[in-house]
Amino acid sequence: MSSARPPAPSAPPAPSTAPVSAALTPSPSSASTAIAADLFCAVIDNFGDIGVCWRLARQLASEHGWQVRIFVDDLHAFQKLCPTLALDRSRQAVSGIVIEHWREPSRAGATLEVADVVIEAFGCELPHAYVAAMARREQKPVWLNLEYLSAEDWVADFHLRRSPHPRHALTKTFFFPGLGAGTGGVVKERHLDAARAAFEASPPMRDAWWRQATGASAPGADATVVSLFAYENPAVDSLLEQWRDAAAPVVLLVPEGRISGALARFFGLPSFGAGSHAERGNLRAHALAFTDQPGYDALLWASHVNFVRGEDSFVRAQWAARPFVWHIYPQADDAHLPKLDAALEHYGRHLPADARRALAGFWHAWNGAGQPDWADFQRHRKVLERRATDWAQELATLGDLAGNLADFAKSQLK
Ligand code: TRH
Repeated sequence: MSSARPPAPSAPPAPSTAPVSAALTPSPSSASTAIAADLFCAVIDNFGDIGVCWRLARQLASEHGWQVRIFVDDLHAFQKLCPTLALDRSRQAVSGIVIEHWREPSRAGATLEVADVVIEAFGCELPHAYVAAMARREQKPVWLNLEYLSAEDWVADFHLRRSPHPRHALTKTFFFPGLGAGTGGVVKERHLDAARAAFEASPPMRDAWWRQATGASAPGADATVVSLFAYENPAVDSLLEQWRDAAAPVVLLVPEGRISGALARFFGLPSFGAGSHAERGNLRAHALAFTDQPGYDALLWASHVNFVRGEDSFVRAQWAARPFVWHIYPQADDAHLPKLDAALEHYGRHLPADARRALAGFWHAWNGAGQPDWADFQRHRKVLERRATDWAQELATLGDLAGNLADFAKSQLK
């Protein structure tokens, strides 16, 4: 699959690879003050683990002036989000961040200096040699376990809880992202709202995006534009039929991925890879190339309704301030369902009862319970749009995850 970067305005500068030595050498003014952070990320599957870590790393570097290193075990997944990454280098720098290919977990860190702040993403378990080096460090590092996002109430009780190491004189602090007060919040870059506003206010920018992403011009005002990023989903066939038979045109934008096979079957095509287009009834679909992360934001802004999944795209859809549908990451024993309802509890709050029912019904259907009802969802579009805007403002009152994490770490380093 190829990567293309649609024009996302005021996005951070395009990543550039540079010799590691340059990235590790602090500038004279920051040399004595910059906080060094090591972030460890094991990719379980898909793109969410590295997606969250890469955003956090860039934000800690660009907005807080930290010197950041990421240890990641899967450069292929990483390269999808960061096309300039070289797959064959064990150490490189991108956008001033040092990236280490974490090949042998037990040995990583043996030759490295331990940073001031160590972030263990999603319980990935740090290399023993690195933990031992942390324990030997004169000033003990601030050790944070960054957890997965959940909107459940218990998260606020566990956020910033400490856990002493059983053998070493080290303490790990659990840092929980969340959607409610008392949690670490979610990642949001300082430039994000301005970038979205610039995209929304500029017809030439939007036209350029449409041409680059789909090869076509932007659809007319009567069309509903939907982006579709999802896992394999049995409900998609019914939804495609509803869009085909809809009263007004639906333009579907589908990043190439796990749902693409269902699109191919629906349109009777051998595949639905990037660059494909197809039409049935009132439904027109474009398959898009997987982009870097700023490019994905532009896709969300170009759409009226966004289907998102996992963790990071779920968060970006909230900042895009448009109605969205969440395909939550499925877990054993349906452990994900209470998390889905907890998110609905936050997001659906303040909606009139019938709109809340339509939203919850659609989200549940998209996650395996019942059939999605597009007409019902569309009927409440206006009120869902207002709620999406209000919710983005409400969520922003929690502060952003990188800022909250940086403040906490600094308070511990004093
Ligand atoms: O890829 P995901 O399903 O990720 C995950 C992982 O499965 C992970 O193991 C699991 O724990 C977590 O979900 C909950 O969905 P997510 O989190 O939305 O990550 C996708 C990333 O890909 C996100 O950073 C947005 C980015 N992206 C692009 O950069 N360009 C694109 O074209 C698209 C479609 C996505």
